[in-house]
Amino acid sequence: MPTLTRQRTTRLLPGAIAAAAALLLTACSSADATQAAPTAATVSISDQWVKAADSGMSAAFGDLTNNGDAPRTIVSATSPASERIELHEVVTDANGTKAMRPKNGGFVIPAHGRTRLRPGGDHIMFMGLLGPLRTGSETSVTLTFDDGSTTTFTAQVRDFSGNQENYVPDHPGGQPHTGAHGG
Ligand SMILES: [Cu+2]
Repeated sequence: MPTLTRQRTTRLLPGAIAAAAALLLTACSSADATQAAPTAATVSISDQWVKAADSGMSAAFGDLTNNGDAPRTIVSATSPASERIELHEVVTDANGTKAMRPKNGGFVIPAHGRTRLRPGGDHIMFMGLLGPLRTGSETSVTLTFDDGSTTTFTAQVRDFSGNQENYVPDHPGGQPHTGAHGG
């Protein structure tokens, strides 16, 4: 019966409109929390790659470019290839030994500037590979900024046998690792 169909349609519609309105409200409020455009829109990555590894730890590198008028900060990262990811820096202790550790405050990319992630310097640390990262394959990494926006990039896996530093966890209860990775 046409009448019944019309009634069912009009009963369903308000719910759909409410759901759409809720989505719009969410989008608006998160946009209001930022000063201008969402961070993810102004930051791009180039020359990105991930170190090949069979298991354990690895790291991702690349050049982060900020085309915006404000500094941007990456506070965390995830990847389907790793159980956990940390943002690391490499420091040299009094004995001249290089060690990597979580970078306080994350990676800052200056306004209209560039931050380079390199072996021996800042890097995106894969803390527990869920499977081997084989040369020539690709994996994705999602970066989260301090305003909550995210950007995902794909990086190719490359052979690298360079720097090796010890891992120094900066929080109590963290397990110290002696780490072969690219950092
Ligand atoms: Cu590291």
